[in-house]
Amino acid sequence: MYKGQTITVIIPCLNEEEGIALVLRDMPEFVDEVIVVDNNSTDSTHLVAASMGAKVVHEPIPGYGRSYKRGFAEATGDIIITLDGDHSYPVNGISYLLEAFLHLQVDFLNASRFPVRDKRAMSMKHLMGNLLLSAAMSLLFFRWVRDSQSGMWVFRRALLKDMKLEAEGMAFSEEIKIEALLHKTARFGEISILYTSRMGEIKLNPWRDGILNLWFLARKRFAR
Ligand SMILES: Nc1nc2c(ncn2[C@@H]2O[C@H](COP(=O)(O)OP(=O)(O)OP(=O)(O)O)[C@@H](O)[C@H]2O)c(=O)[nH]1
Ligand SMILES: [Mg+2]
Repeated sequence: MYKGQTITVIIPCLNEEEGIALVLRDMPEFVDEVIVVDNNSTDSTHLVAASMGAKVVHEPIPGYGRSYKRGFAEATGDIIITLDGDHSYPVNGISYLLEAFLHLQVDFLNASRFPVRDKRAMSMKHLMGNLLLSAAMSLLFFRWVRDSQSGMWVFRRALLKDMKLEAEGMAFSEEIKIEALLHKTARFGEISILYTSRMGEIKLNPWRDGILNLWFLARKRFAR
């Protein structure tokens, strides 16, 4: 419970046994519920997560977006916070984000990884891809979003009933932000966080996912 609001943290994981241990170790006491959505990991992610107090949900169908939708269906908190299981997003920054969320009186807060302060955290290729995708989303939807690909968001769970979330893969990250931006009454905000290098192996396929995300943006824009 944080200032009268119950808090659910959702973490999608695909073979993140190293990272998830650090994420859960650093989880603040005020978080009411931690849901780890495991997608057929072949390592001990689910055992580590369960032994450290998380609720582990198994989603058989692969995909980052798919896993989030499964996690959302299980969540009970007033406010949902998301992050990766690789310990690249600041678990110790959750209270900073919640304070900003309440102070700014927004309904969806995006945690921007920019400017990148830890140079090892993001390669030049990823940096360029992220900037390109964020620029494309901002132009297509007429709203400035600095980090359309960030995986750390804070939002009111009540928003989910008004969102049309279709992406099953990595494009889910931009889709949920678009749905928040287009929401009739929800207020959208964005603040900067300290992003650091991940534990374990990257699951993103930069060229494939970059092109799919760009294609998804165009389809979502022109389907409207
Ligand atoms: N459940 C589930 N989790 C996934 C899937 N693909 C990726 N993830 C998780 O989603 C998070 C984001 O994937 P990453 O590989 O970290 O992608 P990224 O953050 O864009 O890339 P990095 O900046 O290198 O970390 C991580 O916690 C992954 O374990 C999937 O198909 N299912
Ligand atoms: Mg990551």
